[in-house]
Amino acid sequence: MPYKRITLTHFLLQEQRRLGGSGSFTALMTDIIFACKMISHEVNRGALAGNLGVAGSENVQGEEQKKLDVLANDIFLHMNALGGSYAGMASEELEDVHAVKGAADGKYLLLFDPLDGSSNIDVNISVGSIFSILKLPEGASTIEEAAFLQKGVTQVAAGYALYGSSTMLVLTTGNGVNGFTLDQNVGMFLLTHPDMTIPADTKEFAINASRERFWEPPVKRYVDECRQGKEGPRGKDFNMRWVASMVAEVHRILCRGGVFLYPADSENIKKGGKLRLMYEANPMAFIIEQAGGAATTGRGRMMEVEPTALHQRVPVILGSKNEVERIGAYHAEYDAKA
Ligand code: AHM
Ligand code: MG
Repeated sequence: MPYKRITLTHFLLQEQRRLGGSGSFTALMTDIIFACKMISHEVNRGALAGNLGVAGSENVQGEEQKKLDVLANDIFLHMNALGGSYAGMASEELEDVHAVKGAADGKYLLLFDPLDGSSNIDVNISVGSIFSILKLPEGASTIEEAAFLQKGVTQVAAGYALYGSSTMLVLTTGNGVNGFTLDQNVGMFLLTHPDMTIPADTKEFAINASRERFWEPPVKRYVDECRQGKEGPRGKDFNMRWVASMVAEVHRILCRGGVFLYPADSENIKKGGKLRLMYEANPMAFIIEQAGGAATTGRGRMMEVEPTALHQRVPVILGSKNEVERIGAYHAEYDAKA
């Protein structure tokens, strides 16, 4: 009975009334919702629309762009410029920040990864979009990189769209986490996962184990102990998952708990890690914390990291609170002896 559910638009209006807002928050989200619906449509059509394969270009990070990376980026830029809420945007796929033309009144900044997990596009495995909304700092008159370099704790809202066996939009505005499923027939996101919460304990971990030879000792210790199962110090068996789409991993953790690690290792440390702070780690950290989990670099809370560059990379450890704290303790013990 779709008509008996709360639509995302109605949910946002309720939130707005609760906050006593002027309507700007609903406007902020409306453009993102349109963008995610359009991207969902394009991902869904896949090969039928000629959307698979490489675009023949590289992004600022030197990574090969897929056709859908470029298309999703264009959709995000175009849709979010229309409403006039944003003064500027920054994307994984763009080297520099993007000032929104004619948005003299835009009071917010939007950071996004238009299509995360792009290695999965051509093999029909879940991908997603991630977004983070910041306030334009007081007195900032021009849209420069410095305006975007705010700690994760300052985020106004964050969310992701998951293009999986169904399309979902998961959102936090700092008042818990709610998940909405796209009803393709009526074109609306409907509230299906209210108040998502992450159990503090888990028996599931996710890490790209092919990188084991590069891991730091505390990461190796944690994974070794999980793998020893009932016979080891943890006294229970663990299961392992790796989708290679962060959005899918975070969604699984929100639904049934777990821990996700993309640590800095001896090979990726030259770049600071693999995942990007501003439009991957911070929005996911906000969502995870709001659902009762924890998100760290292994050596400190993710949302307290002081950003120094738009495309900065960081180690990421997030998910069930007790596991994330345990991994943090292993890092602290190791650092104390070093
Ligand atoms: P992308 O933004 O270029 O798609 O890269 C980010 C993705 C994450 O979604 C995922 O967790 C990770 O990269 C997978 O990395 P790996 O290829 O090492 O498995
Ligand atoms: Mg990404």
